[in-house]
Amino acid sequence: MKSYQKSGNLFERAKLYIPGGVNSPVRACRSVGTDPLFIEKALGSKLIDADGNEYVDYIGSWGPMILGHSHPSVISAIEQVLKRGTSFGAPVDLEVEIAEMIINAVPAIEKVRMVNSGTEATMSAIRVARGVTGRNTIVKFDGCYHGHADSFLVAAGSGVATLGIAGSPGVPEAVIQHTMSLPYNDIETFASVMDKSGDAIAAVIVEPVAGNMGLVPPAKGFLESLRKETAKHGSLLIFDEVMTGFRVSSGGAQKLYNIEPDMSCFGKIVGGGLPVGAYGGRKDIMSQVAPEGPVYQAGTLSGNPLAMAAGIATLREIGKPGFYEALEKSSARLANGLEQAAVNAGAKAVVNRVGSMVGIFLTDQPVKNFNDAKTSDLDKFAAYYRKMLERGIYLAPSQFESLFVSAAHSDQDIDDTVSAAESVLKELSAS
Ligand code: KE4
Repeated sequence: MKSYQKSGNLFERAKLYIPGGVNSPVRACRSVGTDPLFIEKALGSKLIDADGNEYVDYIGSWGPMILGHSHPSVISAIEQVLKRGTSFGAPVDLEVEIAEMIINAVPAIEKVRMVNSGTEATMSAIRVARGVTGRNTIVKFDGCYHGHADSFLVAAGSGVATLGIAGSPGVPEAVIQHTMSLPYNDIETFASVMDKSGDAIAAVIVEPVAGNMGLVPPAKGFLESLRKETAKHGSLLIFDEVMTGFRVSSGGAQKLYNIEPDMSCFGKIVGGGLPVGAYGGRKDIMSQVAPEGPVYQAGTLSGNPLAMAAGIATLREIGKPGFYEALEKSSARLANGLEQAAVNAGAKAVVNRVGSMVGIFLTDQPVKNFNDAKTSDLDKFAAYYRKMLERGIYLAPSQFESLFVSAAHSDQDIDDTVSAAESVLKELSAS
């Protein structure tokens, strides 16, 4: 039986000083009825907690760790830059290098600005879109998460085509009234809203593959419809690729689905595990960003040398021949294995996958949007999570998150995960 004593003691102390004992809510594991584990260290596909328990990790720091943890190239890149210092508040060569790498990888981006998180990236992209179009209203989709900026915290599912209802105290009505949240993958509703209000819409922002309602791929024609309607009405199409960027292909979801958005947002992988975000787009749009243009956005640690070094090292590794092919193979092994495990266990489960993003829903109907995702048995998912953890498999502590496969996950890791899932699902089916 695993001991969690040290994690438990640390959590009690943490709760005295930090809201909920964590620096980001989902880490509190409240929706799965456990206390968080405190992690001592991580290497490759494994996490080791404060009590020395080892886990196969499918959170990967919520996406950044596509190479696996403590990749030697990333560690040595950071160590090298550390000898130069940590932050200068002035431009460094590494910022130019990572900008070139992002622009070379993502044709729709002609200029890019580095920031410190995905939230900063999406928040800034929306401001630029509003500045460039002179319009205020933005469209997002139920179940998509774009970070915690006021404009995005709309009560998901707040009714089709109605202006937003604040999803959190502290978000002023004056802000949220300019946000519309529509059903994901619902082409008809989107087209009718654009017909009616398109000329007043500054931007449509979307997770081109939804990873924050569990894993929900775009329906056939959905992204194409966003592209067509925004172009028709002079609204900007923003792909929030904070999670999918450099994850589902070397050029993100826009390369995978061959759609060219007006702006793109990145985070996670592009920082290799250090705090980084980025937003970019066509020159005519990005030339509106200060100091070149009037739309203001700034950041003390934007382009931080250590973060740039980690990002550059990561992008170099994923650019090597065969990287994505190998990741595709191991990710398919996991998804197919989980599907078979559910069948063998006689359990209701749907497994969605795009590249190395995998989502399992404990439901017997297809999951194509947030409402479908909410048909999952959340109590059963919580039990599944806890039992998988006992078996040394570290999953995202919420039904509405995705699993991430890294280059460090071995066939053995994946086969162990699949057999653990089969035994847990059997246990749950029997109970
Ligand atoms: P950050 O501000 O957390 O770096 O990025 C916000 C963000 C923006 N866009 C997408 C598509 C995202 O998935 C995120 C952040 N993802 C969550 C996990 N689903 C971060 C985990 C957390 O909040 O602790």
